Amino acid sequence: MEKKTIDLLVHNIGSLVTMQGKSAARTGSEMSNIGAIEQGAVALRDGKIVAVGREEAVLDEIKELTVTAKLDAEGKLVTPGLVDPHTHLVHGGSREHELDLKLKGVSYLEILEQGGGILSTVKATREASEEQLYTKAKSSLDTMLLYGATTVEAKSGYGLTLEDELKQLRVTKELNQHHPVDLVSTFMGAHAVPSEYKEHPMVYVDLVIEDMLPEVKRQGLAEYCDVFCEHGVFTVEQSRKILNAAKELGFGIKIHADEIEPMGGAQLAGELGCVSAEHLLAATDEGLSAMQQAGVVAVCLPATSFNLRLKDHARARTMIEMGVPVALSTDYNPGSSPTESLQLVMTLGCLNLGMTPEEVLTALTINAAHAIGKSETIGSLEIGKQADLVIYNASNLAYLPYHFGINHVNTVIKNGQVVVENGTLVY
Ligand code: IZC
Ligand code: ZN
Repeated sequence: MEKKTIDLLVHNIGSLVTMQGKSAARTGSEMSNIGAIEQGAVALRDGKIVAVGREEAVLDEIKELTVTAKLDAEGKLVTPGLVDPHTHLVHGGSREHELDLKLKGVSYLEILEQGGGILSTVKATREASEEQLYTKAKSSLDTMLLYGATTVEAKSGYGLTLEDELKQLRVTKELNQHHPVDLVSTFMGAHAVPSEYKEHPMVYVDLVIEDMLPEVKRQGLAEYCDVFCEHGVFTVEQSRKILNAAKELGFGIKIHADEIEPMGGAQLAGELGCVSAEHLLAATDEGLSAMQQAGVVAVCLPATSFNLRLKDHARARTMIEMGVPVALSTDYNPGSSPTESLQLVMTLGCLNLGMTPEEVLTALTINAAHAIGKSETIGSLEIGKQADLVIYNASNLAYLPYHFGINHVNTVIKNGQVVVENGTLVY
């Protein structure tokens, strides 16, 4: 018999953004349909949403049921929990020393070419113990949660040996088990060619394919495989080889494509049927068209182009007009994007990519959920989905990107549990 209770009723919501509607990734004008309801309420049971809509209608629907607890949203804005679909969460060390180089005009790829950049984080990650990596990543994940993220994708790629990659992936798994934020794990052994293989990159590519991918699969440590397809990192050919091998083993596939140089990474994403392609600043119209045809989600990372001081940004407006579904993410990593704040990404999505607040929220909820294959359970407030929602100290959506650089989150509910209250962790 059905349980006749409601665990938590969130009521008196001034503006309730549900993202209800189309279940496929949203494109074009659909990205503006955010399913906003004035004076709304959400009823939760066993970590799931059981009623959502106008307060009067919700109260009527649940009138026979006992409400165990109520939370007064005091007229504030409520959205689905934010989804961060691209982070390099687990790593050792930090790279503030690169700021000076950057100010002198040394580029990201030049720093990498000199053995710094990713490779300096590889060194720090290899030297760190599993406990140290866990403590550091947990602290970042807490910050992400405080800023409204309830599901986060996390990539490996700072080990670059089988053992060190497994070490990073085990930390992701442990965190996923013990932290309220849900993590989606991605293996990225092809993040850089390690110094010891500098003269023999193909030997490293084979190592990724023959040793790492099968073992990561055997241990069930990652759902996705990602490759950094970039000038001086992995070529289109090498990326194709690795992603095809991953696909054959049953991994979902992703690609860092056309970030700095137009390499043809977006075309490759379309050709292979990647779930998402990331960055895309230099993607051509042909590349975007290939993505559109294959339904690949474009994950744009405006905090990265901002932090790299790039003059150009991803062409989000063109993507939206062409029918490519757009998602946004922090790209949290110690080099090109050392920030956990999806609210900063909202501002940069508006100001630097020209997206509206509605498009930005679609990109950080339902489309971001699609980018990590989780749209059936998260990304919108609909009956049966996970009860992940955020209450802000704001009365409307545009206020979030407008008033930038601070944290607007008041309360976060994750799987039906209040985990942030008055801007403080309470889990
Ligand atoms: O550590 O620099 N772009 N990978 C590709 C990164 C940035 C992370 C890093
Ligand atoms: Zn990345």
